[in-house]
Amino acid sequence: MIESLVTSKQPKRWKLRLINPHSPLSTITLPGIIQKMTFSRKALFAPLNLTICAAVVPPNWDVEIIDENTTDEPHEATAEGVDAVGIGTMTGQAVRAYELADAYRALGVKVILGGIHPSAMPDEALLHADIVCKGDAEGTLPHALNDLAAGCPEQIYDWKDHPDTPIATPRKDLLDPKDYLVFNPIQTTRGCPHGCTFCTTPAIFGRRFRLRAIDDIVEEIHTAKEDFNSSVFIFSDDNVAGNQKWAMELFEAIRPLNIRWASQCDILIARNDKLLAAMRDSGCIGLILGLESPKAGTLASAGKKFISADVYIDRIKKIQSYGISLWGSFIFGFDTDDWRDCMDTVRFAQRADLCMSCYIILTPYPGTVVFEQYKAEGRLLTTEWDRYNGSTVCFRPERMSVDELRHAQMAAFHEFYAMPSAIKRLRVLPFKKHSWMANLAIQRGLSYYYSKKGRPLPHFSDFLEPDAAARIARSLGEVPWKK
Ligand code: B12
Ligand code: SF4
Repeated sequence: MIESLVTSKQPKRWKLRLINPHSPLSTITLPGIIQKMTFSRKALFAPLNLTICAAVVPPNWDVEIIDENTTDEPHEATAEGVDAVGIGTMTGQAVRAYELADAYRALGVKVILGGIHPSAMPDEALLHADIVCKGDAEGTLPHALNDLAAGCPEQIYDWKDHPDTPIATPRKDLLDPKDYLVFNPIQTTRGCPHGCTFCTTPAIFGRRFRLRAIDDIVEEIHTAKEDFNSSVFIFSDDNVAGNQKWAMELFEAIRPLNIRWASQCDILIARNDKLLAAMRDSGCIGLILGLESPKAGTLASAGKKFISADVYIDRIKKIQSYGISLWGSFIFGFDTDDWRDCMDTVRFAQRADLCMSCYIILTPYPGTVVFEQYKAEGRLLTTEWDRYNGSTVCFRPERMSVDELRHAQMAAFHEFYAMPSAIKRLRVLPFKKHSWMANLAIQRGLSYYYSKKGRPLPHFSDFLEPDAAARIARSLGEVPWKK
């Protein structure tokens, strides 16, 4: 009797299930190449968004994470033992996220949608969810869950109502490290001070650059070293040195940890020798630079006004002189681009001795200036969100056909990673083991993909042939081809 009284007075414990929906393969994770590059891991990156969500649930909520990218079968909705489901989604995952959300709601389970896509399209997301959290979970999810438990949830929670909530430390104990190639992505900052018109970050999170407590970053690295024996880290930021003064403090603080790290940042770091030295000394081995295009005028028209492409080579060489390898990220399909500009971009990347580079098809992600522009101009070809992956042409290009743009992208990958290009860029001595391994994996992956599909490898020279259209169609697999 006493026992039942005690139990009945126990406050209810609530249960949240967080789900990372299956991610369609994208430019970075080209089909077939991913398995070769992940060294048999099931997924590339641990879902940092959900480990952070898990870290901020109120104390009366238990939480679990299901990552569909690591399970053999698609996740099946079940209402047993769960009070609410939180689903995080980038645009490319939205179709699957909505399927899962609908399935849970049909079972009577409350659904919370969050992440970049629902933040950009809250009205659309509300067709599939009870609650939409816009922006950072730190400033939204605890409020949503408290209100849900109290029986009075609102439909939309906006991070802008709590903009100063600190960036949380993720709960990695809910995932299996063996599933991921990068198990310890670490976020040091959030947002970006710049305003490129194609970029989701300023569109959704504004241009306010948010800095994480340096002690928390150091602590997270210590724990990862001790618990998982990690010594190489990815800082999962948009722009790790977006605030150079703060970045200097961070690099000083992590230098004694004796780690190696890589991240993304803007090219403005090249103007600051002290910063470059501090980066190198703190273990920076590589940086992804969002270069987008080496063509004069294109950057300004894309809102990338803080730099001019004609100083790119000098700035790149300067950063490389500190022993930091560079990976260039380029975009194909701006209104100023034809296929020759795409080819010039590859030649530029080769001249700049970039160790890796990525050629993404311009994608009008919802919320961006480019999305609104193409929508207004009637140039959006699809809003099937799983096609918003950087390898599908989702809008009508100005100076190329859709097929020409797709072909230019694949020719760029093929020519950049081909052996003569790799030898020229990477050289043999000093031997850059990791860059060579990555280049060879991509090169082999591409050859494997094209031979398995029975298609000829793509070249820019195809554009100059009298039967260019037929060659492009064969290489894209639109018509059968036999050697
Ligand atoms: C590291 C990174 C990668 C890594 C790992 C991605 C991954 N799956 O984890 C790699 C290199 C693999 C990658 C690949 C791609 N990426 Co990427 N990537 C990033 C980057 C730089 C950091 C991601 C991250 O860890 N963020 C940290 C987490 C904590 O932030 P978050 O996801 O926004 O989560 C917070 C909130 O959104 C919210 N939230 C998120 N989920 C949920 C769920 C609930 C329930 C709630 C309440 C809240 C909530 O709370 C979180 C904590 O505050 C972001 C930039 C960015 N600002 O996020 C781009 C970014 C996510 N990538 C982007 C893109 C386009 C891609 C690619 C399509 C590129 C390409 N063309 O190939 C591929 C897609 C790969 C795939 N299929 O998954 C875009 C997404 C645009 C969009 N609208 O979807 C971004 C925003 C870059 C940009 N500036 O445009 N990427
Ligand atoms: S600099 Fe990079 S992260 Fe910043 S707004 Fe431009 S594209 Fe986005």
